[in-house]
Amino acid sequence: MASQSHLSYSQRAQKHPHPLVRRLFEIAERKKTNVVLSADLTTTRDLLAIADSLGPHIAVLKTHIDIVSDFGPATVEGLAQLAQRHDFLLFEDRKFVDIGNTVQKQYRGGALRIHEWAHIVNATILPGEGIIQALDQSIRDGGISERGILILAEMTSKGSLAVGEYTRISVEIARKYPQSVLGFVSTTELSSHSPSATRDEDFVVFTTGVNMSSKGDALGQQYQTPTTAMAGGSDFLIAGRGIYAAADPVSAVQEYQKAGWEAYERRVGSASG
Ligand code: S5P
Repeated sequence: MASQSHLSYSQRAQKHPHPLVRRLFEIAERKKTNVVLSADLTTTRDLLAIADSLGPHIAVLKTHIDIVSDFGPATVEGLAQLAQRHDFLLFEDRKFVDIGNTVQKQYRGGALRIHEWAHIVNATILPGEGIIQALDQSIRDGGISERGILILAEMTSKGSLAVGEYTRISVEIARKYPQSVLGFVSTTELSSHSPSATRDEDFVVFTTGVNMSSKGDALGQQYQTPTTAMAGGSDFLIAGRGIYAAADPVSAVQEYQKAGWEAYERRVGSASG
C-alpha cells in the first residue's frame, strides 16, 4: 500500500518533502485536531468572529472569499492575524477552472490577491493539465514557500461528474507537481489504488461533506460522518454548516474535533498494533 494514512501526523511530518504539509501535520498534532472549518459566512465581521471563537479547535480555516459582501483589506488582515494567533492555515476554496493564463491572473492579482494570504487553494483538472502547470509556476515563482494546491478529484454533490477517469487523471497529474500539489479534495483516499503509486508518496486527503447530524441538503449536498471519512483514508475533515450553523458552534466544533481525532487514533493505532 502506497498510502501513508496508517502513520501518525508527526511521522508523516518528519518525512514529508513539502514545507507546507509538514507545517499542517505539525499543527494537527500540536492542537489534536483534523478539523477544517468551512467558514461560509458572508460578512467580514461574522467571518472573523467565527474564526476567532473556533480557531483554537481547527487546523485549517476554509474560505469562499468571494461571498464576503464587504470584502477588503480588513478581511484579509483579520484572517491573517487570527491564523497566526490560533495557529491554523488558510485555504481559499476558489475551485479554479480555466486556462492557465487566466488562472494565474485570478490567483496572483485581481481584487482578491489570493496568493498573498491563502496557504492553500484548490483547482479542478477539467481544463487539462495546463491549469495545474500554471498554478505550480505561480507558486514556484511567487517567492513564498508555504503555498500549495489541492486537486478537486471528486465532489460530494449528487450526480457529480468528477468520477472515474477524471478522478484517476487527477491523481496522475498530482504526481507530476510535487513542489506545489499537496493532495486532493476527495471523499476517500485515492492514490494507493493506482497501479503507478510509489511506495513513499504521501498525498494529503481533505474530505468535504462531513456532518454529524444530517445526511444532506435540499440542493444535492451529500454528507458522511467524521468516522466514515477517517476510516476511508481522509486526513482532514471539512465541515461547514454542521459547525457554524449549530446552536452552539463552540460545542459543535469540539464534538467534531473529538470524533475526528478518535477516528484518526483508531486508524493509526490499529495499523501499528
Ligand atoms: O465536493 C465538494 C467540494 C467542496 S470544496 N463539496 C463541497 O461541499 N465543498 C465545499 O465544502 C462547499 O463549497 C462548502 O464550502 C463546503 C461544505 O459545506 P457544508 O456546509 O455542506 O458542510
